[in-house]
Amino acid sequence: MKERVTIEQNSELLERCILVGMIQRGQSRWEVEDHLAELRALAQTSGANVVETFIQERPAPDPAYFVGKGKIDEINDYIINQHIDLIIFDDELSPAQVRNIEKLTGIKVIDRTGLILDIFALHAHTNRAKVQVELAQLNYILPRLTRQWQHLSRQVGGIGTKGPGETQLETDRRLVRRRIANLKNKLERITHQSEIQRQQRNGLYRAALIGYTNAGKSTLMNALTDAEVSIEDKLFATLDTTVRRMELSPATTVLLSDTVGFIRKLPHHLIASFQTTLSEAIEADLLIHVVDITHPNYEDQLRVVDEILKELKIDSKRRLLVFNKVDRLRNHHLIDQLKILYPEALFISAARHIGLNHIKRKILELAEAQYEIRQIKLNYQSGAGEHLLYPIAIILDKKSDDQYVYLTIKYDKANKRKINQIAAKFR
Ligand SMILES: Nc1nc2c(ncn2[C@@H]2O[C@H](COP(=O)(O)OP(=O)(O)OP(=O)(O)O)[C@@H](O)[C@H]2O)c(=O)[nH]1
Ligand SMILES: [Mg+2]
Repeated sequence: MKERVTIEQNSELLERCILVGMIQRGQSRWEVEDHLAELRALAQTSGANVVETFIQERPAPDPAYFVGKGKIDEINDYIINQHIDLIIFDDELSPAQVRNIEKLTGIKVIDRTGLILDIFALHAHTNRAKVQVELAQLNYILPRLTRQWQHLSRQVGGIGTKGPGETQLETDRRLVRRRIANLKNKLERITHQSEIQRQQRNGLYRAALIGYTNAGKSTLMNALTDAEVSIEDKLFATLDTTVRRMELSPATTVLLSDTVGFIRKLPHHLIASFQTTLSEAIEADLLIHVVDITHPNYEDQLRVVDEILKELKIDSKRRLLVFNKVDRLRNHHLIDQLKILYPEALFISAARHIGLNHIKRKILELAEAQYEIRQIKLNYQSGAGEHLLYPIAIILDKKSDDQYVYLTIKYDKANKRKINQIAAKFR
């Protein structure tokens, strides 16, 4: 990372890139400009120097060059005059479009998906994150694997070629497929391990922090627990999941998890690969949706997160909406408006520790509602029934006499029937 900082300081060493967006039927210029501002942040995160932005208004993309022939010629002139190294398109390009544009301009062409994959590769530090990113990248590259692409990537290097790197690009499709199969196996093994760890935590209420990238999830995680997750003002600072215990009352400990952020047009290969990382959210009892209230486009971000939750089939889970960064908000009327729209939402500043008690109280309330505490007595003579309770209940207190063990247990209401069966069997 240190090395990267010095590179970023010297913009002459950075790849010079241009961004291209399109206002298609039904879109407003404002909307597309906002998407391009985000693309610029992504490009900068990836270490590029964004020199210029091109926007074309067209009902639909051109099948050959994405933009029209006149526009691509204009762009090409600019590339030659300004010594541009890289073009980044905001929309997904077909492999044929990439080929055509690369052939015409002679420089590297990537789209938003490729760029996001690149940043993921850059930020993947854990074994699991690395495997997942490589898997997504190979699936993305596979249909785009042409001699042209390989040649250019090998020559130019840099953005769009991190991660699996040159060796994979030089190999043929068969080898890439074999590598994909290998990685899938590897991921399964890693998944199996985390599965075991998860089972050991059974019985605790689980809350997961989710939301758009840079919303402040990790900051909130650190404020609520002693997690020490790294926080950065850049996109996709967090790529793996951290889970910490949070004691909310003497009888209630919940597990809080922080995970990878979402973004508009999150590549579906990434969503598929990151199922393991997202499993904490997928299996959580509560999703804490963190929103950056100071972002000019927070509504859009809210919607994007909702869509991804749908894609992950977890949109029906219990959700707690949390508007973050209120300390930076200038327009305080916005809070009043949002309170009407979202009466259950909380307004906080994770960085300034404002409103944290409200969150804790709310999580406690939801966790308590899901659990039941009761006394149960089990007969020793009928065998050892106690261990059957371990996976589905927490033992809060235990006393015994010659015949019985008396347990105070706490359990998820979903497990009530099983608990009753055990109680009946060991009467
Ligand atoms: N002013 C202000 N800034 C905040 C607050 N919470 C987080 N930030 C800043 O927002 C930026 C992103 O914070 P993170 O906690 O890394 O965000 P994240 O949601 O984990 O982001 P990813 O892991 O990239 O998805 C950092 O620069 C934080 O310092 C807040 O309450 N107020
Ligand atoms: Mg984070």
